[in-house]
Amino acid sequence: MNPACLIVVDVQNDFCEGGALAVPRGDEVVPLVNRLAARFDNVVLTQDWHPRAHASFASSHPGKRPFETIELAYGTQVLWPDHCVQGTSGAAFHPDLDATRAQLVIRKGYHRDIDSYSGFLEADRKTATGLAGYLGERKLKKLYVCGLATDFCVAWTALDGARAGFEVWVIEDASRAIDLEGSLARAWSELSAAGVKRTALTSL
Ligand code: VGL
Ligand code: ZN
Repeated sequence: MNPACLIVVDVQNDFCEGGALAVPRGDEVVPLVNRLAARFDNVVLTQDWHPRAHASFASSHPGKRPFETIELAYGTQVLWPDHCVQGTSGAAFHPDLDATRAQLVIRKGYHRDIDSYSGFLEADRKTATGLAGYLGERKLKKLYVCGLATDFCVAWTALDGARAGFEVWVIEDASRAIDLEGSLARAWSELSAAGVKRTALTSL
């Protein structure tokens, strides 16, 4: 039994080609993620799952446009186009994602006033999703994180995993970035400072 868990972050239509917040070449991760999922005994998916008029949507803040920032109760928030609205096709997983081996789907960002890039802790840094408890009960100590987007939800999930005491790798070639004003380089330096390792599908 492989004591590691693959965490597949937000491989959803809105982050893929034609989606509301399309990550450049986001679709390319799908066949790689499918190959990875076949090799792990434990697979968890995260799913960005916002209510309408979510606080992270620029449309919720008169006069604001996507990719500007705003100060919310918990700090600075990047404003996004409306995306991954609960129950819409944009929020669904990419149709070619093979989710058959996933045992758990963690939905995040479902509180109207709190965003959640991380699969562990929401942006207020207090509200837990329950993922750390699940992994702890399953005695899974090694996490391999991939998906969309490298510099937001993948990075935050990996960082919180490392902070919670897991040994964490980011699978670089099975992830794609938004890269907003240097966010990708910043994410990699924070990841390496936190002890998160960088790997590729080909070297696993
Ligand atoms: C994400 C921005 C907003 C992500 C989610 O999955 O990386 N990015 N919501
Ligand atoms: Zn989101």
